[in-house]
Amino acid sequence: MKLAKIRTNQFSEAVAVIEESVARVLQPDQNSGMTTLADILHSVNPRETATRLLANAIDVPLNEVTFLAPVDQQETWAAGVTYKRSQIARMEESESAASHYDKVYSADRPEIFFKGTPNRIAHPGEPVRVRADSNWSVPEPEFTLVLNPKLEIVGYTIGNDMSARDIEGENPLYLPQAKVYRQCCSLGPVIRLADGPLSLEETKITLTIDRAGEQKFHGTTSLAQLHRTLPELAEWLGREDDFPFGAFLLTGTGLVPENDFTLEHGDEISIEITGIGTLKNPVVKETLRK
Ligand code: DO4
Ligand code: MG
Repeated sequence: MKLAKIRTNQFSEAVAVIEESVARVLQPDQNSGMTTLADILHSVNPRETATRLLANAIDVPLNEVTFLAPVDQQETWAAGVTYKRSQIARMEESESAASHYDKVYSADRPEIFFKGTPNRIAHPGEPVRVRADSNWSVPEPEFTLVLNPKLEIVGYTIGNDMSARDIEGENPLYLPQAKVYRQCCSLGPVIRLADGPLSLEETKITLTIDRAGEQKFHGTTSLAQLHRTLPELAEWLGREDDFPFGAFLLTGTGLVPENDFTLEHGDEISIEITGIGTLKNPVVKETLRK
């Protein structure tokens, strides 16, 4: 089952079950306290809760729906250097920190970093940003865990961990600036509930970057290339920390364009993940805001 936050002519913001060609808009249920997407995700059985709410749903054709990022109050976090491709790319971009990236790939403790508060997350179809002070930036297409306050994996979505490779490569202490800024991440368009087995091999992650109608990058990997397990990453995030609103955890990138590629203003990023859908965002890059 797929859940989403949507906007339509009738509803400025609503929660819906997404089917083949229709969004089934759920009506908030004050009696059971199910008013937000997070309320459903954090309930004991999200599929049962959504199914119960479907009894009063209002159907809207999908072509009349705008998808919003499926975020309520959750923080977004990210794991890094979880694929061999990312380890190699990081070692290439940072001479001084190469050994750190090498070590963290095989260390017991993964790299996990803060990525964004809800206000920094771009909606599907809305722009993600390249920092004005970066000349080497890329999107990172990442399979993303939706975690409830107990840090249980309740769903999956698509995340784009926008990254300034030059800033990160200059000095690893600049990582928060390379990773966290306005519109530094997008999520969506839907959350697929984690209520069935997931085939790692069959879960393909595809990144396409278009510029003025021309394809600049196209690549595919699969979750089978992820060097760690999904529960392991969720467990590390939850160690010695609390997430009263739940969390999103991006699980790292297995696709990095060649070193001579950087995003430009107007590029179109498309990330497709099997079983979830496609997350598309245009890119903005402006002159430095003073
Ligand atoms: O340490 C750099 C960040 C790594 C990352 O974001 C990734 O591998 O996806
Ligand atoms: Mg990343």
